[in-house]
Amino acid sequence: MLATLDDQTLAFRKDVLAGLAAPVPAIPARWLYDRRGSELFDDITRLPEYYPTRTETALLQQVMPQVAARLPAGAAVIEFGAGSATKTPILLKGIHPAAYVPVDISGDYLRASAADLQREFPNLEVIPVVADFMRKFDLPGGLDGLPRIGFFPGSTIGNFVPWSATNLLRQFRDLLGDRSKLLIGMDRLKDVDRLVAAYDDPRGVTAEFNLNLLERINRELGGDVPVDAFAHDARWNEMMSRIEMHLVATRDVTFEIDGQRFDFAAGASIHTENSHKYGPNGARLMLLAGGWTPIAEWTDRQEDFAVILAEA
Ligand code: AVJ
Repeated sequence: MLATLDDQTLAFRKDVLAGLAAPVPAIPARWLYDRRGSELFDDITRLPEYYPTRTETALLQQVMPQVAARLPAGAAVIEFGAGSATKTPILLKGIHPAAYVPVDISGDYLRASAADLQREFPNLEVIPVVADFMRKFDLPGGLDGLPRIGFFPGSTIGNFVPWSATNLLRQFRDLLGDRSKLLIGMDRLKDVDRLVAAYDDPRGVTAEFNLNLLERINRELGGDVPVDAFAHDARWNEMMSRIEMHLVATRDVTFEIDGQRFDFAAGASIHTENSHKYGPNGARLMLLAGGWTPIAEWTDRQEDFAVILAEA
């Protein structure tokens, strides 16, 4: 038996046991990001096929003067997810905020990245907040009177189905308040072959990222999932405008997790991630439905990725 599991592991176990027993087996994508998963995602962002990260980074770099012209100086920037070492400095250098508040559920990763940023920006007030941004949480004290700017890059919004995405956007609005701004990255609809290639690279890094979820189940929950009996599958769902990642059983398998038995027939799948893609109108409508009015939008020349500024 498993002794004294921390809250995170308990939540992981709950989601895994319920998700695998569901009529359509699925595990929430957030569990892909343990330490190993975050390393593998980092590797993904450097793959030639995975265009979003480098496209968004170059775009932010290029349009930051225009973004900054529409944002107040001396603001508080609240980033949902720990800041990336490349994207966050572009914004901080561009708009010179008074405070930077990265919010992330992974305390270790958050503190490390906050410390790096504090070294790079010694005069900036860096206040990391360990919280699940999907749930209600309070902003730290000391931000009173500062205009608030939310930052949600990476098309992370795309990992949420529209119902959850709009709930999340409304929650951001409630947290940040009237007259706040939100700078958000959203991946665009494009040629299906390019979309699938971005999530099914020939080197198999994305496959390893996906399969790490099963390794994590074995590591943290004491499961005996035969990882070699599952294959990575990335498919385009036209009706839902999204790439889906699945783990598909390549033969009939039986395994146990925490005393609970699961049977998967050959061909049965576990849905592990959605990555929604948006046309220009769909992106704006998503923001509007979540309580945010788009006020400016920038894309790269190929229109592969959009950065949208919206106001509460
Ligand atoms: C976390 C939203 C940046 O959906 O593109 C990359 C995660 N999954 N390859 C995305 C991911 C597989 C990624 N984001």
